[in-house]
Amino acid sequence: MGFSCGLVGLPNAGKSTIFNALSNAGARVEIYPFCTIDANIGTVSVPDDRLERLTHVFPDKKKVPTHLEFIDIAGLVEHASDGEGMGNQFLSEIRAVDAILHVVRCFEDPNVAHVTGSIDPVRDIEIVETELLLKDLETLGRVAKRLGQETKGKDRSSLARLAAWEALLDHVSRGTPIRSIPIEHVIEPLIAETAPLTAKPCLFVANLGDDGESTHWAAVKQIATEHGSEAIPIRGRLEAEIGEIAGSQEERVSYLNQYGMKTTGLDLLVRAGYDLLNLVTFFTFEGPEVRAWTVPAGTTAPDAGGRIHSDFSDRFVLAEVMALDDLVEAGSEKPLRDAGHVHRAGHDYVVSDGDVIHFICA
Ligand SMILES: Nc1nc2c(ncn2[C@@H]2O[C@H](COP(=O)(O)OP(=O)(O)OP(=O)(O)O)[C@@H](O)[C@H]2O)c(=O)[nH]1
Ligand SMILES: [Mg+2]
Repeated sequence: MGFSCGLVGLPNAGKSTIFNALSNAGARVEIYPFCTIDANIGTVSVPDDRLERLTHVFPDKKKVPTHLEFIDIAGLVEHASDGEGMGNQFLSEIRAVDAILHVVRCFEDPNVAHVTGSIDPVRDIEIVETELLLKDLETLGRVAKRLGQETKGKDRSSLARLAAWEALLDHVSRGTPIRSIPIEHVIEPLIAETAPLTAKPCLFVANLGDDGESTHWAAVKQIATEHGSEAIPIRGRLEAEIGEIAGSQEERVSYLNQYGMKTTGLDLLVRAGYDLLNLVTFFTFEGPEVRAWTVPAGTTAPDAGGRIHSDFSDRFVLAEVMALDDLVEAGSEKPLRDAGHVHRAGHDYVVSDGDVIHFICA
């Protein structure tokens, strides 16, 4: 499993441009707002040099990276939660993603219209967040009403659930995104079921423009810090154009270097995204493939195996775990086995980032 990231923001912020830069998918980009109507979806291999190192140990196996899905969603505007602009259509698309990439326009360009007339990332971020909060308020309010009806004269646990939900609703009505509110245990399943928009982790992506110099960058970074999140600087159009002309990843990096950039926006996003979502990568070398997999931190060995095949979870016996660095250094499995450096892990073993795992099932 990879994870899915929805690009969210005002029209003409450069969402489709950045989507193209990340995925090379060739989505339509225009100087007028609301260019994107139906969401564009692109799947991108996650660059990971550990997988490269592992292929030296298994030179005959095919290398399969883990994946990341990007969804380029229609721009939203003030009152979108009431149906304005592209209206509510975007909401179900945002509801389906694991994380939000909030694209903020920081570039000045008189040829590209701005829906609210001026470049002001602080105001723009507030517009988008307010719409998401308003939508959550509506969703949470509906659930509160339902819980109220169900709870009449009911047991203590239902009352506790209703009280926790109403407390949450109160925070949201005062403008706090759900991701910043500690969630009480009793309402965790309800949160998972309703998937509120502001509960999703959010990274800010500042579209800085062609020269990468924007006086607005500091403001976006500060807002991200206040949100307990991160801001990623991207030169949207430049990276998209480089993506179109570069034939290979090496060529892409060489172009980026010429413009004073060390790495691609994708690399920056993947790193920040894994941290934010608390994800870890493990590796397998089953059959003809050496392969990377992504799971949330805290996943146990049988659950991790279940991502590969249900047998690895249902008929799990044990997992043989090696540290990737040890395996690469040893050059093959055998010396590690001989030295007793293959850990035999049971049902409760929690997968660590960089584990190389061989699942054994009944
Ligand atoms: N100068 C400059 N223009 C950019 C940059 N990034 C995007 N643009 C331009 O801004 C315009 C809008 O870009 P899009 O990527 O279509 O914006 P969007 O956010 O997807 O817009 P909607 O689909 O309408 O919501 C296009 O003309 C892009 O070429 C940039 O870094 N610099
Ligand atoms: Mg677009």
